[in-house]
Amino acid sequence: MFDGMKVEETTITKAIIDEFFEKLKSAVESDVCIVGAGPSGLVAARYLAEDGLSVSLFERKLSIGGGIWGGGMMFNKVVVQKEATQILDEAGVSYEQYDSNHYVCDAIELSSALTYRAVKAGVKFFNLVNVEDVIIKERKVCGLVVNWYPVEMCGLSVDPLAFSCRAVIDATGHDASVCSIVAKKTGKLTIRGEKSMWAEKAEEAVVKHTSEVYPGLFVTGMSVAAVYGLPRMGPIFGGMLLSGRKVAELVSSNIF
Ligand code: 48H
Repeated sequence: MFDGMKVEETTITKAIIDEFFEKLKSAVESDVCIVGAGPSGLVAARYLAEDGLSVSLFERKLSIGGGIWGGGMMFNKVVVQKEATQILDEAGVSYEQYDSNHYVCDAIELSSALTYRAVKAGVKFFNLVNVEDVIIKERKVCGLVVNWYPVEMCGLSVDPLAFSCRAVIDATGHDASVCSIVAKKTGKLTIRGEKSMWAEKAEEAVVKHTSEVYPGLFVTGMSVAAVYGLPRMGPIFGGMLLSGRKVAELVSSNIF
């Protein structure tokens, strides 16, 4: 006979607090901190965690996935080129071949699968957290300064907290938020600004220029276009996935 569910409000509360704080504390010192949970950040996070590194990912929005959800102009389908289908395969994402070079997958499936793979690889996610500054010591980026995004949205005067790491990845998309902070505060990095659309050129260039832009600071995804003054590519995501994989390889070889 069903005799009711044994749950208790204060136990639920304590369970959330205990488990969250354990995760938060373990992220205070990570191997890699990634800023931005769009396609490039999610791919980088997964591969780095699978390499055995401790990875913390900070996303200011409530949802994980960045620009994936909206596909192109809110048509929630995503186009990738042949070269990136291996990453879809590794994430377990199904896709249709549209012609000899273009493949299409579902934006919802892509966003969910990349997130799931990263979580399962051991990436620690912190959504609703905004990265507002970096730690720089002896001309090397060695951590992040963070606060709740609602604090920034409400314009509250609340001091942030700091997280240290061996490498930071800027995966913040068009904003290149972290690189912009480092450019402004050090004067040693130039943000050239993203240029108008030319998909083919942009896709190749964004992968090619994925790199370490300042000691300890790596850039991936759309932020690469912003930093290096590359054209935009519009709603094709293969370059983002390939850039995420490339930055993971660069950071991994830099750390080991
Ligand atoms: C915490 C932050 C902060 C911050 C930003 O835009 P994204 O999806 O990033 P990418 O580069 O992986 O993918 C770009 C792609 O979505 C896209 O826009 C393309 C291909 N455009 C082509 C075109 O021509 O327009 O995700 C970046 C994420 C977002 O979720 C932001 O909320 C987050 O980064 N973010 N998180 N602290 N300071 N700044």
